[in-house]
Amino acid sequence: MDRESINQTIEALRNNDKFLITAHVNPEGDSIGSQIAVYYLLKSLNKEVYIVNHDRVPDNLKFLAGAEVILNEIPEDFVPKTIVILDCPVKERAGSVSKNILDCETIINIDHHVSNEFFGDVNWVESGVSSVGEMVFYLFKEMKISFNKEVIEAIYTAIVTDTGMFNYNNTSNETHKVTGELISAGVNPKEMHGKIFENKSISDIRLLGKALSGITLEADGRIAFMVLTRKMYEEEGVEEISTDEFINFPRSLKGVEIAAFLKENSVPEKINVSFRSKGKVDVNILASKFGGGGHQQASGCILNCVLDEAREKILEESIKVLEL
Ligand SMILES: [Mn+2]
Repeated sequence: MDRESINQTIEALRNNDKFLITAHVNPEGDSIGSQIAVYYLLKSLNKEVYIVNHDRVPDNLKFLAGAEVILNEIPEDFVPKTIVILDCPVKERAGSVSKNILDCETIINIDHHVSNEFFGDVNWVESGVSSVGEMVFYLFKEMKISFNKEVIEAIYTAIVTDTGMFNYNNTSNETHKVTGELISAGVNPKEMHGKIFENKSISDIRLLGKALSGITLEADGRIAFMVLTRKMYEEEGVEEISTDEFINFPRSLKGVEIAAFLKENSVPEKINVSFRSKGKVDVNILASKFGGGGHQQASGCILNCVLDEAREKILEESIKVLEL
């Protein structure tokens, strides 16, 4: 753990005020969970603080206490001076909120992406740590701030989602120790699992079914493609759902080394792409070829073209990465 950066972060949190907390577009468990935890941390220091994200909170995370304070626009009468950016490797990934970043006097960048660009005044980046939620847990410990129920559940959510339920290789001894402490403090894992993962609508499952039946294999079964088109959404009569878990299915296929999940955005000629690997192939390299990034085993990017063209480009680069 980078001691110097933790100390700088703590100092910056204590000595500044008028905080804006943000995270990457399409926020998931780690972004939302760590935002809520930092929100309560700053509240306990009597700071003025708002959480503002480009996108809405996904339905399966709305149960978290604190999710209701997350806004999509900065309140009119609030001028932020300090921004805390969580789980966001490049500042542009904060979407519409990124324009406010440069106006702030102090940028505090807390992240665990290997591709982080150190764009902050303070940069605390730990690529070996499971989640930003786990990092925020250490902040509470270091600052000797007590955990309330909202915080422990938010941090638990961050960890359990970003480790794929403790399945990914970012899961460490330390991760389990932290989780153990959270359980001791009152988190109920079974209850949390039910709320996060077993709260789906019939449309969620039917859309998954459509995506599953269209999985294709390339490069002798080493690359799996899964797509979700706007037409599939329209057939189900839904606007947007959480599809975070979809990619686990193509990834779980025997022999697959790269799983790619291509999702048509509601904006035409824009494809949201997620990559997963089983560890051998570095999909952070793959995503970075398209201006994205992430982790070795999990990454993403956006392509500005139609679906077929995106598929072609991704296949071409994936084959190159397999040959590395
Ligand atoms: Mn994360």
